[in-house]
Amino acid sequence: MTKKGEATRRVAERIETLEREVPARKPELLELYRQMLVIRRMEEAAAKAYAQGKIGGFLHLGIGQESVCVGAIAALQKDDYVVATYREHGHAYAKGMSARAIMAELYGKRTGCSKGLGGSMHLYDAPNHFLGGHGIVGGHVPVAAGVGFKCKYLGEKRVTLCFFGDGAATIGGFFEGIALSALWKLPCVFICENNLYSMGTPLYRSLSVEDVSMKALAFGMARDRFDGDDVLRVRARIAEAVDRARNTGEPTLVEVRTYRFRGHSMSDPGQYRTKEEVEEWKKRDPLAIARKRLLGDAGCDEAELESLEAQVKDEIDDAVRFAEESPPADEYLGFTYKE
Ligand SMILES: Cc1ncc(C[n+]2csc(CCOP(=O)(O)OP(=O)(O)O)c2C)c(N)n1
Ligand SMILES: [Mg+2]
Repeated sequence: MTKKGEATRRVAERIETLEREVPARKPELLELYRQMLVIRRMEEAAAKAYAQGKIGGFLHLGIGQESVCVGAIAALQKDDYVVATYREHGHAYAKGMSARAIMAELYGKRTGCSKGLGGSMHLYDAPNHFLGGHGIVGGHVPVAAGVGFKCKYLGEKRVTLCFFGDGAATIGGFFEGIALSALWKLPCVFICENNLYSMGTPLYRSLSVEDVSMKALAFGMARDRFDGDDVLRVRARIAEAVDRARNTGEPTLVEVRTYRFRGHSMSDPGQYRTKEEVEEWKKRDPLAIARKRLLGDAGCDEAELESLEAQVKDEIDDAVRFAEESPPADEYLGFTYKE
């Protein structure tokens, strides 16, 4: 078997044994589907603008992974915190940021959430308790532990979700963050969005134990692990960890298996994996699964979904127009940023 073939075989494995079916209720699933669709269309629009040279710097898309951020954040209360990586457009939207503020930030405009100076990797929104957007792999895990410490210290019943990739599970900061959280019982949920690659490196070449959730055992921390393609499953399982954090103060390490359909960033042609592998994973597209469930056990009809999809299109068209028409960041701060 070729190296790529071996990667394909390994990454296609499902976590069957831990699956549980979650019943679909129409209003809830419709809202989760709407959010996932906004995120998908927003990132497609961003990719187009990037290709046209309207967005500069790095741009990491989460297309294919939307169910993880949407499902997980749906398990939170409004004043809970989220700390995320550089692949965080979806997390920011799910936490309450507008498509306008995100798109304007990607365009480097002063109306962006970070006044156009952060760009794609540094979305930030204090009023919505979205604490980044971090570019250093694993470096934000101790930051999340710090937020958890603050909540515990002040006696707040607030939970912090920390998202990171499989690549972070090999990094020192990750271990520091989860070790202290377990020791001090900090109300955090650490969510590994395991998309099976860190840049071009497949999981089995970076981790001797591919089950990331097992790392919790070394710290006496609760753990969970499941496939992320069904947004309802993500929400239900993360809700268990969130309840644990809120009610007992105990952290959890959760591994969610997912897949990015595009390259690591816009400059990645993705030659380390086969077309067949990507096509296989597209059969588990979380949006298609949610849509099918809406039309099935949730009892939606096609016309309802088409009207929702038209609303989403308007929201994204509006966000792109807003970003294009907004003034650039450099005028705002009185200096010019040049690459
Ligand atoms: C400490 C550190 N090392 C290396 C990099 C370069 N880098 C950026 S993204 C990335 C891959 C991370 O993969 P993963 O954690 O699985 O997240 P994914 O991109 O798959 O979402 C690397 C190595 C970095 N940003 N920070
Ligand atoms: Mg990864």
